[in-house]
Amino acid sequence: MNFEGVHEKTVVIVKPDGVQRGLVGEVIARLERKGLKIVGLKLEYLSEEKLREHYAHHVEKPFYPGLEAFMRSSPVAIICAEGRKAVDAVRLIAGITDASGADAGTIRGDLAMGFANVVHCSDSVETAKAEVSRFFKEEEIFDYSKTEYLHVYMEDERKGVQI
Ligand code: FUP
Repeated sequence: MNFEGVHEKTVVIVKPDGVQRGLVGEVIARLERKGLKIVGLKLEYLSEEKLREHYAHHVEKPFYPGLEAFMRSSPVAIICAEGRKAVDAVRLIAGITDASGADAGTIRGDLAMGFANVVHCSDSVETAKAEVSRFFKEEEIFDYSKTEYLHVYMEDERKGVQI
């Protein structure tokens, strides 16, 4: 998979609170309006094993059992979004982890109050690569051209020239 230029990929998970509150469309709309391309999209019940891998850095923490139960309480919507510097762009759109203090205008700032914060998003390009492989099979990622890109990016950006 090519992660360079406008093909950088990131994973966004609409967590159980977002699914239950009917915010899947709202999250997708915000990603699309920004100019990101949706290249993967599905619902899934996350397994205990997948969550332990995904939250490996939290497994030993006291809040982990509650986090795991929360993440398994409903299907989640898993989105792979693509674009120039997509990982950082989506982190800005998502806002900080504790939603009560997240900037207005972000998903968490506008739509949540705490750690039930509607979305997960990849936190680095390296993590994003691991998450794309963890959550999507190769055939679930779609490589297609989007005519809108002519108006989203300058020509050099589309060609992958480093700016
Ligand atoms: P983020 O990358 O913003 O999702 O944040 P973290 O990886 O730090 O946290 C992952 C999830 O753990 C959060 F979405 C909510 C949960 N969490 C808690 O429930 N309590 C905490 O003290 C920290 C995180």
